[in-house]
Amino acid sequence: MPKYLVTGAAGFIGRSITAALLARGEEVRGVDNFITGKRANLTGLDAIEFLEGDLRDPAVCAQACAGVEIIFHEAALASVPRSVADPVATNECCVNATLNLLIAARNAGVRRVIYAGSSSAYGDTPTLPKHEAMSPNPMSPYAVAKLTGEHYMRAFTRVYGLETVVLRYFNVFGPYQDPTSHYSGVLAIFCRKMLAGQQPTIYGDGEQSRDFTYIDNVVHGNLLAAAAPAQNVAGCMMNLATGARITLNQTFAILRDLTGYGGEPEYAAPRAGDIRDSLADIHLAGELLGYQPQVEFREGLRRTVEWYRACARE
Ligand code: UD2
Repeated sequence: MPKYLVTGAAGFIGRSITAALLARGEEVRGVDNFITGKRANLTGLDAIEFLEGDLRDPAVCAQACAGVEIIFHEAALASVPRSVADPVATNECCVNATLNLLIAARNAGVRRVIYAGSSSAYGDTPTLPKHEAMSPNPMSPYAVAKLTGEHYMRAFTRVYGLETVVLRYFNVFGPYQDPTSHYSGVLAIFCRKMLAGQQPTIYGDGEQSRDFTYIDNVVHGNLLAAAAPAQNVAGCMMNLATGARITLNQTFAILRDLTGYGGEPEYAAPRAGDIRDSLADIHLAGELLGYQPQVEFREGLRRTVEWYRACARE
């Protein structure tokens, strides 16, 4: 029986956590409904027990949770603009699915659930960096949905004693992030376009900033969260990021060097629900998990561009 369940195992972050667990020789079950996950992302993960199913269905949650000890809950419908276009779908896939999973986890005697939170919970509060004691201020339906999942995690620790750990991710990027949807993360879109010689679009003036976090840092934080003593982390929420920020205009300039793209970006109207600046205080994850970023932004971006370049050649 696998010890670990990864939800969203065919998605970008779930796939990466699954691969790291397998590399450690762990037994893993993965579940995905392929709404945004890709079958191709399961290539190389043949050793997992894979369940195709949707967590909106309680029966799928029960099957997924049976016998496991630790869950990495990465399944979600990501993207702020997707949630602006269809808030009900975001709510169903982020909130209803999360509640179903928690109920199934409690019923199955799962010990710990580690939840993919989102920096969008902080909203556009002017204070930087964002630290965990700040009041949330969600600006989009996506932010509300991810934040609601956090509240359910904490409530399940308080009421049922399930060990839950919330990791608030800040703009994760890296290999296996889908670059093909206009709901994709900005760096995935820019890498694909610029490598193909196509002009990327910057929404707004490009001076918005993000604490872009390379995927290896997020995987590292999750593995630490799985191993941390319950008295340190159960019922806790902490940022998982690099603690540095960069503007989109600066990022575009670095990508021009890395990809060889010779043009300028196109500028378009800002997106509804967008946040201006985002930067994490990462001290709490340092204290509670011993977390330190492993790969800094430029090196992560270099690896990411090389990965998309290799994909484009295939
Ligand atoms: C939010 C969360 C992030 C994660 C993500 C999931 C914040 C600060 N971050 O990311 O943690 O949960 O949602 O989807 O809330 N942009 C362009 N051109 C493009 C695409 C995007 O200029 O082709 C801009 C976009 O308007 C935004 C920035 O790039 O200002 C980042 O957009 P994103 O969709 O990559 O991520 P974001 O910040 O909404």
